[in-house]
Order: sequence, then C-alpha cells, then structure tokens
Amino acid sequence: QYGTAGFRTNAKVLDHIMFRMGLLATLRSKKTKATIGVMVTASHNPEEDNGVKLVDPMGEMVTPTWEGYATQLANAEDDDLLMALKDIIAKEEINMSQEAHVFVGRDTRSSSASLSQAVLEGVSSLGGLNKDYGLVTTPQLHYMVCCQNTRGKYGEATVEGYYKKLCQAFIKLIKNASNCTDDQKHLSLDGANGIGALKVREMESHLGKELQISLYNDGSNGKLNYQCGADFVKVQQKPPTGLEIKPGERCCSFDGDADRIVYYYSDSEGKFHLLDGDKIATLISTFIKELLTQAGLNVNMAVVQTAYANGSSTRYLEETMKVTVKCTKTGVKHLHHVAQEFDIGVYFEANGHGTVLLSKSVEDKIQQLIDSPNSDDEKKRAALLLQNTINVVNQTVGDAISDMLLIEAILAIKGMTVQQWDAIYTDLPNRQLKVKVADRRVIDTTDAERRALSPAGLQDAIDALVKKYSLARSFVRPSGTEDVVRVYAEADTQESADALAHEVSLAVY
Ligand code: NG1
Ligand code: ZN
Repeated sequence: QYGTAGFRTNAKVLDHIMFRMGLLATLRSKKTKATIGVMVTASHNPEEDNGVKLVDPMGEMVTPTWEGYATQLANAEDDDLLMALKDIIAKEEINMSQEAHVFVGRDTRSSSASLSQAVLEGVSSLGGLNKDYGLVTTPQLHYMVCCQNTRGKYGEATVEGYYKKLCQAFIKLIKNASNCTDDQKHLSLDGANGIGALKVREMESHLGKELQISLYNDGSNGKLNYQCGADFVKVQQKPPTGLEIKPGERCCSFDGDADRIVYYYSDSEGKFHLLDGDKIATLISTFIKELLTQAGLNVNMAVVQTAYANGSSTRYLEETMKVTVKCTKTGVKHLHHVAQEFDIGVYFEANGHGTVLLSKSVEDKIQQLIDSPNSDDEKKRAALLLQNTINVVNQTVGDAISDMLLIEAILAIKGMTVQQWDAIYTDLPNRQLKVKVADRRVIDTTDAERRALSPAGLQDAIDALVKKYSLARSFVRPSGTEDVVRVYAEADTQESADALAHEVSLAVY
C-alpha cells in the first residue's frame, strides 16, 4: 500500500515498484501539465530498506486518488500492468501526447542508485523527460519541483540556488543578532550518516563565519541511521553515538533524508534534554508572533500538531501564547493541509518534521510595510525580519537544513541559549511503545486518532487506566509505516508514563 511514507520496505523487493512509480509520475505529469518529483529514500529506516514517494507540482504529497493508483500499479501482475495503466489513463482522461517532466532524487543508501535508475527507465518508457538530481535531500527535491512549476518565482531549481536563497536570508537575519559570541555561533550536528551531512558540507561555504558547524556521523565511517539520527534520538531519548556531547552545548540531529530535525543538550549533571518538534514549533511561532505584533500586522496564525504533541506544549501555546492550536491525524500531509487554512500555519510533528506556511496575502502585507514611506523604523525592521524568515523557510515540506538555519537565527536574535529555550515550558514525561498484533487494522480511531472506536471496549479500558494517574493522557493507533500498533502515554512522572504505556499495551494485546 502507498502509505503516509509512500512505499517503504526491504530494498531487494523494490525494483519493479520503482519502475512503475516512474510510469505513474509520467502520467501524473501529463495530467497536471507540470513537473512531478520522485524521491528514492526510506528516511530513518535501516540502510537495508528503501522507498519511494511522489511529489506533486507545488511540492506537496500526491492526492489520495493518486495514492490509490500507486497501490493498484504496484500490485498489478506483470501481465495486467498495461491494463492497469490504461485504466488510470481512461479514468483521468489523460492526453498521452502531452509532454511529461519528472525530477528524480535519491538518498545515500547503497541501493538507491540502481533503484532510481529503475524510476528513470519507467519515465522514459512512457516518453517522459527526466532530470536526475542524483544525491539530494527529500526537501531539496520538493523545493526543485516547486521552483520549476512556479517558473522561478519560488527560487532557482538548482541545489546551488537552494543554498543561495536560504543562506542569504539566514545571513540577513543573523545581522540582527547583536553581541553574538563565537561560542553561540557553534552547533554540533549529527548527520545520521546520511544525505543531510553531505549537503551541509556543500552548503557551508555559503554561511561564511555566521554558523560554525561541527559535523558528526557524516557517513565517512558509520552506518546510516544506526544508533544515530533524529528518530533514534527522539524515540530513545538519548544522544546519538558518534557525537561528542559537551555539557551545555547545543546539538542537533537530522534523519536519513534530512526532513526531520531535533535539538538536545546535556546539563552540568550529564542529564540529557531533548528539544523536539513541539519545542521547535513553540520557538518559531513565538518569534513570528512577536514580529507580527511589532509590525502591527493582524493575521490569523495557528500551530498545527498531532496527538503525539506533548500536553505541556499544547497548554503553553493555548494558555500562555494565546495562539490557535489544531490537532490532525499523524502524517505530514494532514498537518500541511490544515496549516494552509491559515494566514500563517506553523506545523510540526513531535518527531521534528515541520515547517511554516505563509499565505500570499501575508507576504504582500509585509512587502507593503517595507515599501511604505509611512512605516516607522520598528515596523520596518520587524517586516524585514519576517521577510527573511519567509525566505529561509522551505514551505514545500519539513526541511532539516532550513529549520536548522531558522532556529539558529532565532536563538541568535533573541540572545537565547538552548537551556533558556528548553525552559519555555517543561515537557510532561512520556513513553512511546510498539505492540505487534495479528491485524493492526482492527483498530479504528477518531478525533485526530486520540480515541479508539474499535475494537469494542478498548477506549473504555484506556479511559479507566488513564484515570489512575495524574496529568495523564494515552492513545493507541495503527502505524501507517510499520506493522505495529503504537501506544503513547504521558503523565506527571516518568514512572507513571511508563506504567500507563505498559498497561495500555496489555489492553491492546
Ligand atoms: P507512523 O508509523 O504512522 O506512526 C511515522 C511517524 C509519523 C510520520 C511517518 C512518516 C511517529 C509516531 N510517527 O508514522 O509522524 O513521520 O512515520 O515518516 O513519529
Ligand atoms: Zn525523513
């Protein structure tokens, strides 16, 4: 099934899927009369796995109908493939004489080169024209597709153009940071032994001395995602191997395709502190809200989260920051769609995947403030900061490189240490567990996956368990990317969160 992460499994069984996704991307391009992207990656999965995802014209995920076609094509027997293609062509009334353009990118997995070759062959066999970007991060490919289809309005569709746009905006932002010491400009980065590390190396010359990155797990000797990377750090709640963590020092981890980022540090007692997607969303939305106030702009802004968002973050955003918070189902496309309903939508999954979306009308209002002779200096400064914030952000999808630059700029401008950022609110202790069951699909959920509708009695059992603990919350949902049921629990102490997660797991089993 083409799920939230596209197709993802052991690389050995994927070549025909890749070829067929090349075919499907070509059809999608003919249908939309636009360039479509195909990214070969399995993100944070082990090196042995691989996967593929299609990118729609504006850099978004493909629509549910086309996800359905992807599933049909992938499952067709060889003899039925032509029929399956003809079926899609007929249903979508595709004009086969229309030109097709497909951009292809891949991560650093050893299987990615030949698998992306299979995609390219799929594209050419339906007469599509392709451009092979080779090794790129997932968000870079999304960015290229969007640039191409907006005829350069979003930027230049090259990797070099991407670095230039982001780094120029970053350098303009950082000029507003007075008294920034060399120590504060230093960041330790765990590249998960993946593509992100390679691309940060490429980008470094564009950053000048404004950000000094010590790169660990750069792929030179470690294994991709093995005991490192954003997913490992978030789920294990401990630092990656291969990174020397000095007390108080700001560190971050990318995942295997560089679309997720988490920050962390260890305190003077050696205790590990994680700053996940919720902390990132809080930092970014606070910064933007302050600038909007300074600029005198009244726009509707929301932070979009999933059920995995720490309860403390939701409470802080709603009660202290007074921003609208929306909760959606897990999976970036759900968050992205809800964020699009607002003038400004800041969306982050707790695991560190997220970005900021700004409507055209907000961009225009900011430009007017900059151009207007009547704006006072404070307003103009805030408007310029907002404009550079927009330019450093990759609005097409969550992007570890872009998020990192924005976070580094915000911390520098606010003169904030990682400890001060962490202290904005205190996370509720929490635990995530996986449970293997015969058929995870028997669990049906509602209310953005926070309540189980079936099997009968499960939600009542969870409710009864939650009542035993204070500040507690728990939910279960079938994973969209693994054959497991995920259990989440939070409570006032780690012991309670662990016990609750364990008890709820037993109720699922
Ligand atoms: P599943 O396996 O459906 O929980 C995981 C992540 C999602 C998202 C997708 C796609 C968690 C709890 N779930 O989904 O947030 O990133 O993978 O990669 O982190
Ligand atoms: Zn990823």
